[in-house]
Amino acid sequence: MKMKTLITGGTVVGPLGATPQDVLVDGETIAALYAPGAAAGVTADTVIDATGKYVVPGGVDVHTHMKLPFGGTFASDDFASGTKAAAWGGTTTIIDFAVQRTGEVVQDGLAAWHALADGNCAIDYGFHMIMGGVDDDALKAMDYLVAHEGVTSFKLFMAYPGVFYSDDGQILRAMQKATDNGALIMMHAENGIAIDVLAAQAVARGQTDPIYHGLTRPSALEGEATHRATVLAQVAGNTPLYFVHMSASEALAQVSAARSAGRNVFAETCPQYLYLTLEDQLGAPGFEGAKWVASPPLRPRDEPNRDRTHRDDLWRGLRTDDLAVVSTDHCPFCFKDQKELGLGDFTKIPNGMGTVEHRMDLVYQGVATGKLSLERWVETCSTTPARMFGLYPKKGVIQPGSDADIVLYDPRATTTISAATHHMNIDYSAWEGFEIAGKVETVLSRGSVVVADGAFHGRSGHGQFLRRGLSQYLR
Ligand code: DUC
Ligand code: ZN
Ligand code: ZN
Repeated sequence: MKMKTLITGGTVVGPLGATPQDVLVDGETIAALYAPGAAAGVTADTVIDATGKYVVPGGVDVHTHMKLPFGGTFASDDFASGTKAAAWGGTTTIIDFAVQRTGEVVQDGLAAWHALADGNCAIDYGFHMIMGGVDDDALKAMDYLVAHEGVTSFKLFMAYPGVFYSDDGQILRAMQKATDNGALIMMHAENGIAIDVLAAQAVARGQTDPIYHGLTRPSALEGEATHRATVLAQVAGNTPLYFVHMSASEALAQVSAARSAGRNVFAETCPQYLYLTLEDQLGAPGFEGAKWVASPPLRPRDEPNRDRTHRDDLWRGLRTDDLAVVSTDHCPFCFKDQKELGLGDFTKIPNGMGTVEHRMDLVYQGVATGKLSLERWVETCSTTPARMFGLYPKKGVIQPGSDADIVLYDPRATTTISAATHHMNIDYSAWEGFEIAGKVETVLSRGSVVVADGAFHGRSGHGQFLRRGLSQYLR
């Protein structure tokens, strides 16, 4: 039997504004919105009082790596623990990266990811495909995935030679294919060939601490790769191109230039690049900095200069839409036994950190501190990611007909992030002690309450696979 839920007294927030409205949920979808007082005659099985709360579309995190094999180990969250943690933090959709490595059949990689996720997710999920070996078969598979599998975005790596790396010829061929079939190319833009030289030189000099991970991946090499990718996409016929985890001013400048030229170029950043720095985190004493080893790395505190840092530029990019999305690149590894694989050699530290639970809170701090509007918070965390990856208006908006993925956010409550209280499967928090103004209070996933009153009410297996359409942002 379909249950009706009425959410009363809250302020519904979307990219176009914040409006006092009541929301009627019928079964799994949103049935109606009412001006204050207009829902007086409406009957519902459950009424949720949202007085004083923002009512926002559930978060859409388009960059997660549950169980990613990396550096001889696997990301420590699986689809059960990772999606549950996401729900706690107000994220109701993830798009994870299925993996094809060199020599593997793309469809086998996709099947393996379905096997990991099927029946285990607490929230809805989709897949991108990592293309670790672009060859004739892989190019054919791109057409198949777009046409038949609901997988419409493909990640290529300009970093990690010998692991996920594609050379410029492979990138160009994959881009030509995407120009034809409308898929979005997602790019990890760092010059991995040059980085490997710098890293080997550092190790040979005995510079093995975690901070050298950052010092051997300078921002100029993210800027260079970003420029090269935009040129390759132009040559391939204005291929839809989306830069993942952008961390550097030089890279953002390339995206701004391409966008000003009217090209289909987009980018995301992640909370770690908005807040954390090479000196404060990666440079922590001893081996502690390993907690924050990820690629691209955290950037130096005062670059490009003290008056205009990478972080300043990234916040500005979020305001101007040169950065369209905030995702997490959630790729957690425990400190014990996993990060510790790189004791004595930073090149062996598994790359990644865990943030899937905190993205909505961390970006909301931009609202709380006046860096971002309330509307832009919702747009970068829910609406645009849904549109960018072909999920709108099923996801990313509170309007009749859309899935009832809804978050009640209390702007007056406060929380402090800690490994002692988080729900991710990680033995430390990259965000330990961060004080958050605001709190995710109640979360609905397709009409079911999954988080309320400080407790988890969802279940593994509730989450459904999302077959996605093409990006809805192409021009
Ligand atoms: N970056 C990371 O930090 N981890 C996994 C893959 C990536 O690109
Ligand atoms: Zn990447
Ligand atoms: Zn990633």
